[in-house]
Amino acid sequence: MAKRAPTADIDESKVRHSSTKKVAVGVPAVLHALQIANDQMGVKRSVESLLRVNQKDGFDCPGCAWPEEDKRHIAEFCENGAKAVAEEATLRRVGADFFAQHSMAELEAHDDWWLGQQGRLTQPMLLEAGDTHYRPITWAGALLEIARALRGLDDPDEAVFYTSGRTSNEAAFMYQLLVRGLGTNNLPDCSNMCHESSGSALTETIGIGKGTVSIEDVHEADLLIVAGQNPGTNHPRMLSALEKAKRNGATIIAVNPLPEAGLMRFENPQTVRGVAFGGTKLADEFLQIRLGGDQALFQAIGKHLLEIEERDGGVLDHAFIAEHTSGFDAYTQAMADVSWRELVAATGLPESVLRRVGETVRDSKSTIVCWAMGLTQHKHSVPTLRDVVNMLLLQGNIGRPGAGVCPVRGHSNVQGDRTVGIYEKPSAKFLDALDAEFAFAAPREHGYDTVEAIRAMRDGGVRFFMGMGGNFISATPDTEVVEAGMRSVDLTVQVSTKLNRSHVVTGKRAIILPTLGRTDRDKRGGKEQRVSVEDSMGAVHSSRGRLAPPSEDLLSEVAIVARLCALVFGASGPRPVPVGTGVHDRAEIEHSQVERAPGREGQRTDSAAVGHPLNVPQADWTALEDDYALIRTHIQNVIPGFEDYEQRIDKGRTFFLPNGPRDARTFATVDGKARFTVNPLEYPRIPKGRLLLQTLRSHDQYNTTIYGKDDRYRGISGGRRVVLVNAKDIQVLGFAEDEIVDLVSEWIGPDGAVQERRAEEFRIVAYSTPRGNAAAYYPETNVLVPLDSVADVSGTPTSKSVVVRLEHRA
Ligand SMILES: Nc1nc2c(c(=O)[nH]1)N[C@H]1C(S)=C(S)[C@@H](COP(=O)(O)OP(=O)(O)OC[C@H]3O[C@@H](n4cnc5c(=O)[nH]c(N)nc54)[C@H](O)[C@@H]3O)O[C@H]1N2
Ligand SMILES: Nc1nc2c(c(=O)[nH]1)N[C@H]1C(S)=C(S)[C@@H](COP(=O)(O)OP(=O)(O)OC[C@H]3O[C@@H](n4cnc5c(=O)[nH]c(N)nc54)[C@H](O)[C@@H]3O)O[C@H]1N2
Ligand SMILES: [Mo]
Repeated sequence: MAKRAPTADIDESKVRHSSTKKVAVGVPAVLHALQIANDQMGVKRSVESLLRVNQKDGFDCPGCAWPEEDKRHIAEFCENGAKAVAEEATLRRVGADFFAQHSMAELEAHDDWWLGQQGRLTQPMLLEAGDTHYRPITWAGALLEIARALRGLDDPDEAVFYTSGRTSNEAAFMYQLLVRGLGTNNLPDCSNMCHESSGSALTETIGIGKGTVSIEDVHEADLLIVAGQNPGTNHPRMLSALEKAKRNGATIIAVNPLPEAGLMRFENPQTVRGVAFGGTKLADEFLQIRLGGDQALFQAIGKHLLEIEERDGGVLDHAFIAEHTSGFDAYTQAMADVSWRELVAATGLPESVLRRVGETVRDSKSTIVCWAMGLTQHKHSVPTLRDVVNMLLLQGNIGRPGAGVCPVRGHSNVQGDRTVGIYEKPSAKFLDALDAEFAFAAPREHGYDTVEAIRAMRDGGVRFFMGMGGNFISATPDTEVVEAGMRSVDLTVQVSTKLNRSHVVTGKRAIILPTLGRTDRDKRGGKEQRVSVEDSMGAVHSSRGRLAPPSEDLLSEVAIVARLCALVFGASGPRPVPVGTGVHDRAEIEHSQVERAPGREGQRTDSAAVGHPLNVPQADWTALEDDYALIRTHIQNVIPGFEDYEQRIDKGRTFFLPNGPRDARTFATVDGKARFTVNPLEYPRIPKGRLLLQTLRSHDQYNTTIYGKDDRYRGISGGRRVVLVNAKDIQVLGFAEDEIVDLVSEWIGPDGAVQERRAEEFRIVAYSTPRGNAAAYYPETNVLVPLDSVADVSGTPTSKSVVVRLEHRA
């Protein structure tokens, strides 16, 4: 088994490191994005698409989940948004001829960069067991294969249905209905690897697993703490909001082991100030914290506030604490007990600095904490985020203007997907409503999250896998275990826009279903359909693609799922037979409806349903496929907050979903209060001679989609297999700058024995990061993250704290 994905496509000998940039965006960002856009789409399509990004009645940017400003620029320009659009709207194509030319062995030898560069998938493909090449299959044929595989399962829990976060509300809602109709809650999603820790901590403490601020709150905040996030690369539009806050007088504190360019200074390409005068200084204070030191930081601030309150008074919001919170006394005691010595050791910051930050927080009239993966992907992420909430509660910083929690989501609709039911642990309330709407009984038993799904695969318990977008093979931890697990599955199905590693490392049989992306026109039932999405701040709006789709033979995600529902549940509406894309398809489906292979004893014969033969959702699947507004009506009937859904997304309007803490300071927790919690201090201890590695994104990638080989702001160009290490550590550990080393992760397994995993050939780059800490790019380093190394409570892989040693190469 290969130790790593091959790198033949990127010539790593060309990698260079120049100085780290101190400023983000500016004119180079615009030029770089336009170059990629022109390469992929040509000038005409670039203009057509880039002018429509995030405009009213345009399409929602597939880049990130940061909300749109209400008054939009002609083209709200964002380099990485433009790159995400170019990647999808590319004119390159991957059709049957491509698969005829390239064998599986050949495709497997390529990396995700090369695979992604080949272009958009244009027709359904099937890989038969033992075959060397994918071959074309009709839509009807492909869907039938899937229905048959599902019918052949002994237990619906042998099937796993993954979702990535670009799927629209409409498609996601249909998908979870399909899955629950089949009789399982096995709905792992990218969120399990992303903001699950935020959801866990926030649901427990404030009663909702989402942020509590709006974009206006960000503009109005007195103090913004941006921790564990690299917005210059991953949420570039957030920089405009920070700039605005700054001009309104806000103070910004950046908390990060790395001096990320976007946090330091921002050149707004939309303003003369940005382009001509060197931009705006963003962070007033940069705390170069040790990896995993954030719980200690927020405890230190809490401790300081409590000490000053005791001494001088006037710091805490006593009325808020008394009326809206519980657990204050226990938290106060815990903060009295924790020692400054430990807080200093964990953060790597002197007590004087911690106290100075405490003073800034004390002086702030309204504080927001923003965070992303730097806070969610550690073993103690959930307690860390509970301590963020504790600190905010002390001054009543939840549920008033300019204050609150702001987990900054990744994928553009990852929050919406959760809202409409993509969750392996659905609430009884949601399931009851679903049952009532579709006249069936959804399963109650919780399903697998991402890591549990991989364990089940590893142990031979998964026979069917479907991915609604995403790249399960490359995005998940412990690559070798995942690859072996996936290969044991009978049938794997990927609904995708572009080729990736999950199409080449597959089950015994594999199907690719190509689908429309955000930018593509989606015409069904004779009219152009729109979909809807929810941004990171709980605002819902519509999205409509305008570009000609890459092929006439593509189905939308909604259509794919609706047809599968019709096939496996049987059509219960007025049109009994799903309509295929051609006469041939229709005949094939009709044939299948009549002459089905016999099901299990007693199974209803007019349906391929598994598990619950007489218990399947009832709906007119064809009507839903032809008119997405009908799906929105179902969503509205099942999920609170979507009243008048259709009207409220008309004409490019946006509406907010209900948010108890933000709207009315109501907290749907066990005791109806915002909860102070006691969380014993945790932080990573780094064994002697080892480094703690964080795995993160370069500037030229979107998760596992690699746009290019540069990381401009960090001054790295021409390659990706680099490990950023403090210069002193390089020396003390006996290595040299530019040396090529192996990274070996060490993990104590369940049997107490040390397990090792290896990623080969990384170039050492001296970089500004705290002693003992290192950084390297994902997905190349996923091979190092042990499957069982997950965050407590949330189960998120600990991608930001992997103990490694560097090894000289012979
Ligand atoms: N262009 C582009 N945009 C994207 C994505 C992309 O890949 N490319 N991905 C999208 C997705 S799905 C997501 S989730 C987001 C991810 O957005 P980010 O969370 O910004 O992404 P990462 O690259 O993982 O960066 C983590 C940041 O946290 C810091 N960090 C790491 N560990 C710690 C720690 O222990 N403490 C603190 N304080 N800081 C730490 C790192 O130095 C880095 O700056 O971006 C979304 N947007
Ligand atoms: N080591 C390490 N691992 C990580 C992380 C980390 O920081 N470090 N981050 C984690 C995080 S935060 C996340 S969110 C996950 C990301 O995990 P995923 O969401 O699974 O991965 P992506 O790379 O975003 O998926 C890209 C693929 O999605 C498909 N796609 C794109 N747009 C569409 C669409 O509109 N519809 C459909 N059906 N398919 C589409 C394309 O085929 C593309 O190849 O990775 C996680 N893994
Ligand atoms: Mo994410």
